[in-house]
Amino acid sequence: MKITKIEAIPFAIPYKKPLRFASGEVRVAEHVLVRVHTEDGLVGEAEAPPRPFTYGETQASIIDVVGNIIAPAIIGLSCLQREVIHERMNRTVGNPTAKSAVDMAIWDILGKSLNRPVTELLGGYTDHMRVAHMVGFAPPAEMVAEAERIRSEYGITTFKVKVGRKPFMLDVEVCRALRAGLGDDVELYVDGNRGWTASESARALRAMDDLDLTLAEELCPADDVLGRRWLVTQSRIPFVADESAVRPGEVTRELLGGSATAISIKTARTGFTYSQRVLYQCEGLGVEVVIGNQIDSQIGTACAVAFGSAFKLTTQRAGELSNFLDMQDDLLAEPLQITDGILAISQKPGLGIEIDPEKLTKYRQDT
Ligand code: MUC
Ligand code: MG
Repeated sequence: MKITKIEAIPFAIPYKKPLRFASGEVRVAEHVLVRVHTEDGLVGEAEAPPRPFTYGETQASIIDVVGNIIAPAIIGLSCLQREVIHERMNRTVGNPTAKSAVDMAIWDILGKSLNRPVTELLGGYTDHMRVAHMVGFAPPAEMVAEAERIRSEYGITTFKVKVGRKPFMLDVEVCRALRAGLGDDVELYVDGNRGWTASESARALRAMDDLDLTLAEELCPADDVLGRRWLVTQSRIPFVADESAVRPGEVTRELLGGSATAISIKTARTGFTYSQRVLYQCEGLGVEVVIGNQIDSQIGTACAVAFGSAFKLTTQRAGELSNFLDMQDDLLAEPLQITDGILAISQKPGLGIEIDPEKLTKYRQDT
């Protein structure tokens, strides 16, 4: 189980259309495939999606930190020494998706070594999740048309609507159009990616009070500490911390400080090891969670659903597991399938994913 080599392979796959939101946009999935090798010939794989607008990482920084900092620090350790591996990775601050990809690739190895799916090792609660789809910025009619298409093609009935534009009435109009167009049977919630001020957020929530939204995520910056607390105290729906609460200490600070009442868990940035810690923290505090999407490809989505379906609390809400549908292609040999709004986990050992070598050759950027 000794780690002998770690590869960080950049790849780029274009999106069919850009995904836009208040803090940025994505046109091409320029991710990094991380491969951990062991002396017994096992290989674990996961992906790191650079999100410079959220965590400051870039494709180049991930390759550099994995190759020049993480690999020398953990090569020679056993995959079973996860606490030591994290202690060594945490000597470097930040770099959440680089560390998480290494963590999940190691869990992939653990699963393969036991011939069991990782999801069973994590918790084994169920074999699938309900899927929520994230709808990016576009004119109102286009956002409604996208949600309608996703519902009719994939049976998805939960939508996270990107908001945070100015003036905020445009987003209110979008949510109103979605409710009118899709009817009362769909679940709608909103994510502002810090685009509004606290008072704009409060006014927007009031203007949408009749739309039966179920969650409000990062409408304003958590660093506007008093404004954010003021907003959260008047929100009638759970207020989700996403990018403001990544590490366990941040989760505690935001929840106990009154700046959030629910937490988004993204395996892309907390791997399996820290996602589990955040989840148990939330469970202990009696706080709801959502499995979020870091605009993952199918590799990252396989990780998110493996984690999300492993626990009771993570399955209470639909998980954001469908953004790979916006990509022109993917790296998996067997594509993930969303049917009737459900994504099933792989029953194969480890993460149960296999990279298609021809696709990797086509999309990798280092050869
Ligand atoms: C989300 O939930 O915010 C967009 C920016 C980011 O960091 O993640 C995505 C989705
Ligand atoms: Mg978010």
